[in-house]
Amino acid sequence: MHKPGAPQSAIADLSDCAKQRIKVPWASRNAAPYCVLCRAIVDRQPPLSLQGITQDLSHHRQNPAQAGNLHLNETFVDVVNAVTKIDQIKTMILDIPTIRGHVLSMATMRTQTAVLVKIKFSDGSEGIGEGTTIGGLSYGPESPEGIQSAIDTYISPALKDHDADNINGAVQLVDKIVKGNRIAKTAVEIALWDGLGKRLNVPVSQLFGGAVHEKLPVAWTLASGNSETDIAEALEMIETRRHNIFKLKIGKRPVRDDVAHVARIKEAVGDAASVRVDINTAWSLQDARWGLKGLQEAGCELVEQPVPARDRRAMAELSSGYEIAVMADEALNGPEDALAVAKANAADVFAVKVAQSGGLKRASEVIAIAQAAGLGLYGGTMLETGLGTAAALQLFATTETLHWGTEFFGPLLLTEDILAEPIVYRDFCVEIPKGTGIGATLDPDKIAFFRRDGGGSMKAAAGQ
Ligand code: MUC
Ligand code: MG
Repeated sequence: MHKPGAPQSAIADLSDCAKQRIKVPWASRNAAPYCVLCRAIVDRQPPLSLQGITQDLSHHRQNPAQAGNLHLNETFVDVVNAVTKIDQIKTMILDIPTIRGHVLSMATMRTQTAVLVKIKFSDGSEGIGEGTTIGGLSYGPESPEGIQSAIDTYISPALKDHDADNINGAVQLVDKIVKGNRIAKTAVEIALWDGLGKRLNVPVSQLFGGAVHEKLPVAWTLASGNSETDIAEALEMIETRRHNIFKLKIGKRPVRDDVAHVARIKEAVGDAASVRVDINTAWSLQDARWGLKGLQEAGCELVEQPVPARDRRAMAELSSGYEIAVMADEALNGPEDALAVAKANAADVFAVKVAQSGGLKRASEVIAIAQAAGLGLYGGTMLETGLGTAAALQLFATTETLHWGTEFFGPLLLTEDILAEPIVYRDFCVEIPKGTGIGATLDPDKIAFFRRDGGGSMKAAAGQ
């Protein structure tokens, strides 16, 4: 096999890789071909363009005697032309403690549970993905255990041997046989994009047309359940230049108390920070009318999903009745919802969550609908680990204008980061991870420590 990084005289080594049924793709359009397994560059001077390679291959098929000169042989040609297939999809559940209780209107989180996916492809490449929800079954219709079961029982068998490079085909196939289950679909779809990016040696942002941002503004959620603690937390975040956008979780207490809590925090941070709130659907329309009036008087800039997701009429009334921006979150489950919400004027802003949308592709469609409707955009999170966060960042890096920034702080809420190289947060921004695929590599020790099943068969998911 080739030595990593070392250009080789290729033919013997390529045959070696070929024997192992490894597809040998091209590094990039203008570079020399390389082996995906060992990353060695195939010796070919001068390097061939993709067009040159294609011409060489077809020439070689007609003139096999010249194979030696081209450093190509029939096995190599066959291997190059082979379709990379989805070989194996594995899942695992991680339970990671949060740094403090995270008090939402419907649940208090002390642990975040993430479902990780690892896909092995027939050429030896791999992809990783994440599908995560919040608070078991209290936030939405999918639980971590349900996500895992949907993947293991239905999605994984359906995708076995599917063309790995045809992600649209894979998504369409899964949509035919699995209704709903958007978070489960997301976990698998992210792993497919990650694998494709790695095989092509490009970041996933490039597969979505190219990044236009290197970093994005990132909010922090104040949800300790105590105003004093929240104020101290906010002031520290501003002081250390980590966050100057705060989302306050309210909706659990009487509206009047919640408004007083928000007003205290806004008064403490003043103009140094933007203050917004998330009700997570807890208010009735009547509550929301009082709430929005009080919140905008207190200097709060945005209110997220004040009323139940299906109540578009109430959302429309609130959006048109107050100056404060009204953002849809739970109401947005994929492009169909996005269109219906936009049509009903039931939001000023979309919180676009990759997991709630059904994957990166579907999230990009939700973004397109918001853009076409002239709505504001915000990058939303399901409080994913670094893995899901990295995937979301790849997509949002390609989005021209995020009027309200993002909340991709999930890894910071966890006691441990599961990535070998954690995502960087500084100067009130989150940086788009560099590298190929989604730009994330798991830390095997952390995975072994936090996995629910206590280790064993899934060690492979950490790249071991
Ligand atoms: C939500 O509803 O927006 C996002 C940030 C946070 O603290 O909770 C989540 C869920
Ligand atoms: Mg929300």
